[in-house]
Amino acid sequence: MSWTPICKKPAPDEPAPNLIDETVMRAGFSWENARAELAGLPNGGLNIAYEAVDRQVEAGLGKTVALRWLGKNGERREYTYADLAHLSNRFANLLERLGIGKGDRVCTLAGRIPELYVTALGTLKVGAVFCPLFSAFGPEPVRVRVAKSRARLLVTTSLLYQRKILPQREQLPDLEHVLLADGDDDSNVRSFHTLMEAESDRRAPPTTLPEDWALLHFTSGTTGAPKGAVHVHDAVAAHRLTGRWVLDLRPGDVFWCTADPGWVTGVSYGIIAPLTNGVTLVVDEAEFDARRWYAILARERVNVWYTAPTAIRMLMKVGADAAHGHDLSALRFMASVGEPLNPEGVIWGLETLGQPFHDTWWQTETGAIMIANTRDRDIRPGSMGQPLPGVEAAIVRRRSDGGVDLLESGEEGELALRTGWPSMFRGYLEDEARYRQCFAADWYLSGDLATRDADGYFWFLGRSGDVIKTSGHLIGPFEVENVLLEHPAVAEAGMIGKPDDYAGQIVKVFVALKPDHAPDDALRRELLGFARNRLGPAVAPRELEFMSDLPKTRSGKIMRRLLRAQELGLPPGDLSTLENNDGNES
Ligand code: 6R9
Repeated sequence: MSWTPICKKPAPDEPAPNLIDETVMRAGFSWENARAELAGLPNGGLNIAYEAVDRQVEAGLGKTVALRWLGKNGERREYTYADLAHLSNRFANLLERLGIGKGDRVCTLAGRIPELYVTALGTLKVGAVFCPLFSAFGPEPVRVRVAKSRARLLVTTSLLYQRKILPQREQLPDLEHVLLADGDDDSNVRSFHTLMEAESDRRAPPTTLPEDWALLHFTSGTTGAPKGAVHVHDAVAAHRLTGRWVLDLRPGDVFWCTADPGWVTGVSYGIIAPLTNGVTLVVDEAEFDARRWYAILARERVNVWYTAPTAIRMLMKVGADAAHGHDLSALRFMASVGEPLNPEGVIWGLETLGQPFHDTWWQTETGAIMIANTRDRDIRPGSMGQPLPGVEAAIVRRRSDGGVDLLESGEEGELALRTGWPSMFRGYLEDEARYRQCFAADWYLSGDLATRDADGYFWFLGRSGDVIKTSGHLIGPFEVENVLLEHPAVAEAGMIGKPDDYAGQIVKVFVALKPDHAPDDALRRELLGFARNRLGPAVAPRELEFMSDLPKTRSGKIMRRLLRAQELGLPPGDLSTLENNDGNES
């Protein structure tokens, strides 16, 4: 590991970073103290939405812009904290009128539109569970997730409804209500806005408790269908604190998180952390476009920016010229998450945008940032940083008796976290067995391989299972392979991530055909199209290679490790035995 630390000196006129307070640390960190900073509710209650908006109104931020929405066609709308408090009250009242309350699941299937944010907050207020679905999922991943969540209500748009819900609504018996953000009432859908108009914007404070379910995020593992990770209201203690300590958010800041709320980052840091810290959140509806992004950073005077390595690589590809002429002087802090951020990206940020990118590490299951390069410490480019206060991280090796051995610095193993932080997931929906597999003694095993250096910085090495990250999106082989197996010509399918300069990895599948089918270009195109129609562009394979037979274990499991070796042109033995070892579910 070679690194040159980037030493950071705050500008003379800049207030001291509000990071990891020396005083707090001297007194000893405890999550109890972090919880005590929350407003809370009578009788020990706690509610994420209340902490995010109503508390801020009470604290005098009612007129501060909470959400600044930039529509893809140039539209611009602002919602103050008071607006969000009122709109989420209306939505909560509406849910109650429809008989939806504690523990019920409410899904969104939408791009980054204001209605999604109102739905999230209103859902949390009635104690229902907010479950966002990525709008670029195709009909199959959408059906699987809505069905598994047993959502009773879905907020979506006309187009997404027509394409992804209507054709399979009969297979979703729990789904009683569909509300369209942009449509009128019809026999089986209702207009979000018409219903909202009929509701009052006042309501009594929520009655949720810290351990009540709040969020449901689907994520993928090496085997089996997607898993629904459950988070509770208590998680807000970690969202708020990491927003302050890692992202350095302060009231009055303009903050832009580029992640889509269809994934965990877009909820934890695209909604909850910024609002609970009283900042103005910028939401851009449009997809990535380098010139548009620089214009947003400059025009909106973004102070803090949280983005992803794929986007950083795309900006690097477009070149530094695109950044020139934009006044980025408001930018105070930039951070990244979701994939390895290589040292070049960190340094490019410093040279081109005036700030280094700070890598942060966490997962759907951890709910909030666990390891980070924080503002008050030197960055080691290429490292994920150090565990935050309240987080105990270790590199471990699983023992066959179910325990773990803690490894020394410099050794390679699995990244584990000692259980007990507030935003730790509380279960996989209806899958206790898989939940238990994530733990050994009191350690949560992340499924990531890493090492720790002598100074306590953590370095990412890879995944232990077969999930991949493509453009920052976590994809499991099960869904992709299953869809291909539905095609009458396909006998076997195996998915891998193929290294890609920009997306990190792209989805590639190897396919063995049934007898009587010839592997030609026409069939390749047909299969790719077939998969794309069902899976959607975010998940569908980009490449497909025919093989006469896929390598399998004696028990018949496809050995994706060998497919990866073939792709990389390596003899199988050259692949690290640690990385992607078969049978390690995560
Ligand atoms: C927040 C999020 C989690 C997986 C995680 C790891 C990868 C996240 C990373 C990183 C290298 C980083 N990952 N941050 N890899 N460096 N800084 O991304 O959640 O979608 O559940 O993915 O992403 O493999 O285990 P999720």
